[in-house]
Amino acid sequence: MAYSYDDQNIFARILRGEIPNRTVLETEHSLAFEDIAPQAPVHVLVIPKGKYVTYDHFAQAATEAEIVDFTRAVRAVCEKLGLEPGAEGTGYRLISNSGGHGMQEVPHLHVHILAGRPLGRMVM
Ligand code: IU
Repeated sequence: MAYSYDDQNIFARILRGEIPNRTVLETEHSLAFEDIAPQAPVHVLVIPKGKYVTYDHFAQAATEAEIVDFTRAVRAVCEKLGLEPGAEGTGYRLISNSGGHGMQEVPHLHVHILAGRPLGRMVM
């Protein structure tokens, strides 16, 4: 499907510097910042700087450089925050709500990184 991107969405405004954010990490093509309403002790959002609405849109239209940068940015945030899966007390959950049934609120691709406590089984 063809996507149309809303330049006034809140993450577009954050990327333009119109609204402040608590940046965790920035790369050439991606930005990670703290969620304003955290659902866990660690709740970070990672977004591509490009104008992509959903994961589907991104995977379809982004350059390989953007995809590699974004994928590694998610990992780099987890490394920076000491969350890499392995030892007890570590690990995280990645979520990317997409479209209506995904209950996506902000129409700019974002991956939620949730961590800092046992998150429980997914029951949706
Ligand atoms: P969703 O997957 O589109 O539902 O997630 C949107 C997230 O963006 C949600 O967790 C909000 O708390 C978060 N958020 C934010 O961090 N800063 C904002 O100004 C707004 C929403 I509006």
